[in-house]
Amino acid sequence: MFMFKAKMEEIAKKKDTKIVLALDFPFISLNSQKSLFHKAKNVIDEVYPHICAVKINHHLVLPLGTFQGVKKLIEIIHEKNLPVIMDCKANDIGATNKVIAEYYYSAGFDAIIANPFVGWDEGLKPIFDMAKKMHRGVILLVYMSHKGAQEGYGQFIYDKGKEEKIAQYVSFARKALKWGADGVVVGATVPEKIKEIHNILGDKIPIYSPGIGIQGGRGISALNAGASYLIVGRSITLAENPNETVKKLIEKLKMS
Ligand code: BMP
Repeated sequence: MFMFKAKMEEIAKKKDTKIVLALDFPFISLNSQKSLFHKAKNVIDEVYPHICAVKINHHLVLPLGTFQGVKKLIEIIHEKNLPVIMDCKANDIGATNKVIAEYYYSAGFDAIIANPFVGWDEGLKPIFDMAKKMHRGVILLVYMSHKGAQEGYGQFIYDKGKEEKIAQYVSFARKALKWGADGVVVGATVPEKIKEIHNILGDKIPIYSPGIGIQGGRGISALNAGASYLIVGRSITLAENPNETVKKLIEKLKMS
């Protein structure tokens, strides 16, 4: 049976890389979809030996279409034996979340990212049920990489059950364990929070960390704090030579 978490571990170990490529590109005019598809394909062809997964976001789903260009890209990525994550940050009522998950999993995505703010009952439970049925993964946002993350993920809440005041992200990390998530996202810009969240999750749930390079986070700090995977986008996709860039990043991580 396909187990997303185990597959990620196996590929990362075999290829000796923790880099998840965020296949993001800036807006381009809507009659240039063909060139966007080819740009995305070229980056994959260049960097696939050095990455352990690909994350796709609205940058490609909106202009290329889930069941048109993106499905073709997923097939190309799967041929290279790499899992594909849909970064849809699902954040709706359960009935809608179920349909979101069904469509993305049917398009071939191996895992989707969801937002725990909507809660379990009539919230994320239908996504986890669908993931189980279709043998796919669910990754939860626990603390995002941007500054405003502190307003929501960083706020303090009162945990009724435990009668204590805790940070929202601590509550989300505990829920990730309770709900059986396959991964959590914690920004590389907040390594101290990666450490705190890693202390809660132990080795049971891997941390995916975005925000490296352009957003100011450092890959090595994220890994030292307990991240399992580094999500890297524009530093690679916008580089003149994506292959050299990703190779250099991996070398730098190994040397530090
Ligand atoms: P970049 O390396 O270009 O900054 O891209 C990071 C990717 O990870 C983007 O797709 C972004 O939407 C996503 N992301 C993030 O940057 N921070 C988060 O907290 C969660 C994300 O999904």
